[in-house]
Amino acid sequence: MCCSTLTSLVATALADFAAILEAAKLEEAKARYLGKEGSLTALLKGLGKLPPEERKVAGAAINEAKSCIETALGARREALRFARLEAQLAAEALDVTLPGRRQSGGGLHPVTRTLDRIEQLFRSIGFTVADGPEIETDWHNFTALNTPENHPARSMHDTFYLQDAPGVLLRTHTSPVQIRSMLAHVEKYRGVPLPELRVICPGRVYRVDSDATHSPMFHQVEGLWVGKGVSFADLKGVIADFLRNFFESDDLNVRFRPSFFPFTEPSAEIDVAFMQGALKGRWLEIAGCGMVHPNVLRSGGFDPEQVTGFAFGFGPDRLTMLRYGIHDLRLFFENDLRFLSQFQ
Ligand code: 2U9
Repeated sequence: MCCSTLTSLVATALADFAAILEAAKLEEAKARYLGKEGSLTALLKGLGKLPPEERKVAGAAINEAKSCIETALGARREALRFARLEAQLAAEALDVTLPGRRQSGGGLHPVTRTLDRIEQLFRSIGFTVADGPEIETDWHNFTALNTPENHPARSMHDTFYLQDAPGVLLRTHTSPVQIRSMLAHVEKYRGVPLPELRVICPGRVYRVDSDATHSPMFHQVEGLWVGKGVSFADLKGVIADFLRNFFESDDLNVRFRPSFFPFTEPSAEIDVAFMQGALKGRWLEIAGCGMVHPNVLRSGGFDPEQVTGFAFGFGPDRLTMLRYGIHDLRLFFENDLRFLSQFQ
């Protein structure tokens, strides 16, 4: 066997290995050279046929070629293993510097914030907070509140009625909760001297109305204080004090303008004027109020000869718009996070 045969066999094997990209194919190539039927194995088998003096030299040369091929095979195996690992690492790459997926904390709706604030302020001066049904009888919503049969507020254009339940409607104000609170209060203290009743009623109310400043569902907070000698002066003090606390400003003018509501007599609209800011000096209508009408006191089980009371009603949606400078009421009810997340 000549030396150049071995040299070219080794060169072919090395070139073969270098061109292979898969581990399985490399093992097939190994078999072609070093396997039972491999070309190098064939050379080794042929050694026996050589004369003894050539056998030693040829044997040494073949073994050297064999170890050369084995080394190249080992190196290629390692290179393929490394390349496979690299590819796997690249495919499963994880950027540990990416920010994690955040769980948004959420936040309170701006009107809920206002309601919480109103409740907190009135609790601090001895009011309790009462809740009641949103589906009401027309007695609790209108009749008990001195609102006659022919009053426009009772018309189909202004109030949502339940189709299959005569005399049942979506409450148009939270006043029926005050009626229920009065009746429960009188019942609770039957036979003992009647303590004062101080209550506010926050909640959703419904009217047939929809534009930039009216929504068919909106919020109200109404308040009631009934007791011996409760006067309009008390009403003015409570309201002015509340408004200055709510808007966190003593630079606030409050005025009471005569008005009319069936459930109060006398009645007044409450206006405020800020002494600073964008709305400076403009009178803004903010609430209504009055002394509870004797008929309404009677509906609630009180004796108008014994006690007097004042009542008031705020629109917390409007209070929120003023506090945060919001111009379209519909933003409150569209659930757009671009708007709501500003209040978190
Ligand atoms: C009882 C007796 C009297 C509640 C009152 C108003 C005046 C009033 C408005 C404010 C904004 C409605 O949502 S709004 O448009 N409310 O002007 N509310 S007096 O009077 C009552 C309530 C209950 C038993």
